[in-house]
Amino acid sequence: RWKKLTAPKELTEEHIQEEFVNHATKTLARSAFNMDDFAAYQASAYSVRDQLIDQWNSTQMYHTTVSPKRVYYLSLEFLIGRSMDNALLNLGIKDRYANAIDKLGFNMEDLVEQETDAALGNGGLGRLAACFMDSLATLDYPAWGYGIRYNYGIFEQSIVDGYQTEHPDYWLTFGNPWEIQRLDITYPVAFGGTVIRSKGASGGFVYTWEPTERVVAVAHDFPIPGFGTKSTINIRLWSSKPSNEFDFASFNAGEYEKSVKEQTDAENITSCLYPNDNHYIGKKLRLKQQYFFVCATLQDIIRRFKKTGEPWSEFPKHVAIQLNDTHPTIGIVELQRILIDEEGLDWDGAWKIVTKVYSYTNHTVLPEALEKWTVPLLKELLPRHMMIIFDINLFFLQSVERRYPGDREKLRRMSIIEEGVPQSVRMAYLAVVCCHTVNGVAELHSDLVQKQLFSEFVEYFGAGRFTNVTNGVTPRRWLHQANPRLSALITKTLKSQHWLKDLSELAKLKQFASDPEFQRKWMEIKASNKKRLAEHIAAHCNVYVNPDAIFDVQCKRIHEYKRQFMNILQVIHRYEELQKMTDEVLAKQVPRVVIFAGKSAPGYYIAKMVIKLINNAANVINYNLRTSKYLQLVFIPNYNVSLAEIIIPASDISQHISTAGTEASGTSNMKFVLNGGLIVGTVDGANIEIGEETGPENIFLFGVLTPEVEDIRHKQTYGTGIKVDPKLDSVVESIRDGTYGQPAIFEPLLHIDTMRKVDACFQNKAEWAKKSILAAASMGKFSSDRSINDYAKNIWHISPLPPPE
Ligand code: 26M
Repeated sequence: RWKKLTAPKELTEEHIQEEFVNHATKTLARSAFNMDDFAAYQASAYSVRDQLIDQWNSTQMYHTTVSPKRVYYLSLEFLIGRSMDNALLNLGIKDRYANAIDKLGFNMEDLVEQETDAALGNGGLGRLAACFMDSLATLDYPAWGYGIRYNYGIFEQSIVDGYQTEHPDYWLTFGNPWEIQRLDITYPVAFGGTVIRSKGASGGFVYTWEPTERVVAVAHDFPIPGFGTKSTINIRLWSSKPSNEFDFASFNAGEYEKSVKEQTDAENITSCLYPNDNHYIGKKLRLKQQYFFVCATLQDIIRRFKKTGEPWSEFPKHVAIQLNDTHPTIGIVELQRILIDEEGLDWDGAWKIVTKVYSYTNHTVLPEALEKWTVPLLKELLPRHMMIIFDINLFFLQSVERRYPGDREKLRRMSIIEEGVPQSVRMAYLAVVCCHTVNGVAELHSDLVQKQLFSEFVEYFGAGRFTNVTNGVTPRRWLHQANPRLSALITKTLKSQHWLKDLSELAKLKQFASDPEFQRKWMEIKASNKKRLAEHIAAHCNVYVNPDAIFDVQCKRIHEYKRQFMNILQVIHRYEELQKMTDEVLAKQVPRVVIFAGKSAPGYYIAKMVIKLINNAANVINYNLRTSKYLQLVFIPNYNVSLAEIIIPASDISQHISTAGTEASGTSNMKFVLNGGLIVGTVDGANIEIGEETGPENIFLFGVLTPEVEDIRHKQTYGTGIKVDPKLDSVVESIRDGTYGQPAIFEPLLHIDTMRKVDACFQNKAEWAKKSILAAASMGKFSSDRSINDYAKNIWHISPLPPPE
């Protein structure tokens, strides 16, 4: 009877309308006279959610019966963006919904825009996690994402008098149809207190942690549908709430205020996402977030494992845990603690299990981004974990000593504990010592990870522990959804949609690269995307940009190493050159619209000054009536996933110009090229591999290679007789505020030369179209499906488990 009642009904337009009205009148308690676009969005969203839940339930039930090895992707960030359009497309029901809704008097495109982004991430790392979930579902892998349900996501940015101002992103005001709150799935999480050592029954020591603070983690499930499959996986995000036992105790003792404070402290743990990107901050609340989330997650994973009834030795046959950077690394120690203190395993037995389960992805080699928690803070919050870290380090250093007897400097360098005042724990070293595999996110980056960051660990553990998995992006969101017309053209040309499941099929487009008719269609779609972006710019920046100009885009977090400053120097130089031209020469210039977007960490002074400089320059450049036909400059506020979906399909070129060796991979570079934009970039991160795929003629690479960077830096700092090119002199002069960090002297000139090359290329329309098509057709490698298959095969050792029809 249950089966019959839960069997999904055929999703006809009529049925969709019934469900829509049902949710409008019952879930939202609205009447026909009281339906605005937002209510209509909500009603549609709740009915799409029902579809998701059906698929989710059958996927999960099937996984439970088979009990395969699962991967658990642990991440402090999931930068999902909007869910409606994505769910409709992945479920393959968008047209039906659009028609059904249309007949009720609403427009689907408008409804989709009502949704607020789920912005639970800073940038690349968080968005990568979201792309990976899409691929895991699409490829039918048994997988879970785990993270934190922040009440406030990344702040909203507005520009006031040219300066960035931040506003809280309270994204849950009107509820969230894309999550299922599970008030029945809760776990206790404890902090602080002391550890008591006593003699156990078998003679060894037993450790009892007596914490002082207790909170509860509540599960919220975000179903993630695969594309063209019934598989729907889950991101489980934890929210903190006060633990009731405690609150009653102090309440009864008459300590009302204390009890209230404990309540709010508990809720605070999951209040805010920290807005730092590629920069470590040693905040106590941040460490609490990290432990809170891994503690709840491990209890959930262990509960699921225990349902199999198998012994602990089988745990690694059911569980692979991937750490998205070192942020969840304390989870390694937590599992060791549970196995020893709660499950009664001995150290070696526990260690064998722990080291078979965990693997770690490194996303940066920048020293300022590496996490180092101080020993006093760890002792205060997690006293038992601190003891275990010291033990892990002791056993590790003892074995290093056996290999290199008497080399005390080596022990000091490789120690998980840094002997500063106070001592601190190098979380990346802890991860390297405890994980079976460590990977970087692009070939060059993985090379630097092995040769710079962890070189002595490569020598000690062997190169087999280290590998590369080049990042990728999901073509479903970043082409099919963001650029529906280009997606349709590709599908029509290839006579199948299968490329969306196997992106390497894009290569078949190469045969049409010189076909004038195909070029015309391709470039006409680009033009319409540029018009759409121009409308957004008119509405949000009050500038009417020339849609026939080259759209030259740099949008990403503002950071010194990403060198937005160098880019703005180039723009100002161009502006000054235009001023010197006669009308005749001016008329021959290639018009350009320069588009910046991106958030700065609120406390990052130099990054904020770069934003101010861009806006000030825009105010001069755009109001010069003689030259604004040839050069315009805008800073679009509040860069986020939804804005990226508008900007990326509209770019002719995009800038990925980090100092060589600093950008681990970059992922927007892949998205731009996939949408027919060309890259202006340095020989860094995934740019290198993108260039290998497109060929050098379809990418504008410039600048020095990684090993030369240190030489140049040295010469600039200590050398004499180095002249600043006079071309640059006047630019620097004209800015006058002198707030920039390391003045890069040589590469700005190469950048200027490269931009001239771009102008020349853009004038030959057919050649440009050809480059655009060939480059996009070369992006097969950069699907996150390829990345996930790499992880599954080489690191997690899991297989797809497609649900039965
Ligand atoms: C750390 C401490 C406290 C608060 C926040 C953080 C933190 C948060 C995010 C640190 C780093 C964070 O993200 C770093 C990041 O996004 N790295 C990028 O990862 C991408 C995916 O692999 C790469 O493509 C980018 O090159 C890399 O910069």
